[in-house]
Amino acid sequence: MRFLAVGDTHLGLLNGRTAHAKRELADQAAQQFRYCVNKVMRTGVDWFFHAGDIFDRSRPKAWAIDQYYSIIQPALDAGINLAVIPGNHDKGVLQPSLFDFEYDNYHVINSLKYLDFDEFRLVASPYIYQGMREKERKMQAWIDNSDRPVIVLLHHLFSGASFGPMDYTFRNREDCVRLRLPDYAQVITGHVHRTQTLNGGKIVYTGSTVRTSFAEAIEPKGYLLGEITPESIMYRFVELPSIPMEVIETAVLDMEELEQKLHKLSPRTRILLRLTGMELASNQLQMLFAQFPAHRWPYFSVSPRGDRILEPLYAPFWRRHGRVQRVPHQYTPVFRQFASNELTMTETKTGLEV
Ligand SMILES: [Mn+2]
Repeated sequence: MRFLAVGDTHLGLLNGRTAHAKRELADQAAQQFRYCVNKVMRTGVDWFFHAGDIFDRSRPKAWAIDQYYSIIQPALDAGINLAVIPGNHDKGVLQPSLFDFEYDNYHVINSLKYLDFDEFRLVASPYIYQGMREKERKMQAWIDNSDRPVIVLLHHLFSGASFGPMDYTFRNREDCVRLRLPDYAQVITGHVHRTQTLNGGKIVYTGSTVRTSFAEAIEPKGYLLGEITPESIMYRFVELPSIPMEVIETAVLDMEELEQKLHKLSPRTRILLRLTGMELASNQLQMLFAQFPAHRWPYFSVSPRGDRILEPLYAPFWRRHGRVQRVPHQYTPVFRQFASNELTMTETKTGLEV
């Protein structure tokens, strides 16, 4: 069984200084998702998984819903199986009216459950707001007693997941999911927007398909392509093109130098001027926005706002990684072979029927 997995598509994402810029970004989010779905159809993939945060907000606009339907429908018509879960941006529940699409191959998981298919067991849950420990026990039992490889589709935190230029890492928090994973089980999860593997590859974050915040400026974006056989699981990360992002972090506001830097960038670049160690007076902010007007620099933003004083964030990152705008990403595929006798033998298993 071959699969393609994405997460955090954030359809309907609005950001920018003009109505046109906002819409352009939303269209870009849709374009990234459409690219993945087209890939599903072109590469002969059997299963398409979405690991949550389909939309950027829990009550998506009608046009964002239209985008979603128009993107997935050709894949469903082509007979590809699609499983989706709601993320926290979807408020953990997708409105039923939004998703009662009459396809047998369309699986919207609106509550914790498992579904058995010929080649694998799907254990999936919407974003978990409460009852974590009890839900873990159920998932663990479904993993342990499975007679076939297991995909666990979630939108949640796992201990060790990291993001941002300072590599902020979630560790052993109450809201981190804890599961004992045998080799035949693969967690595919959304929520943390950085693509990464944990637990020797048994847990993988798909990463978001678009950069939704400047904390992701340094991250490549993409999707997972993988395959499950009765004895093995493999997958790799495939990068997507993204709207360029540029962070200019400085402790000195030099208008001339800034002018030079900005004119080297494409106007479509999302730019953050991040001033450290100083308060930015409101007249300085006005001056900056006047100097770099919205019609010319629709994606130019400045921080701090108000009386906050920022510490350097990107300068330490650049010292560690060199003057790159992104974290180095390992593209080597994850491959895991398992003994089929690890799987629970049941009378329904092929070859054991008398
Ligand atoms: Mn998200």
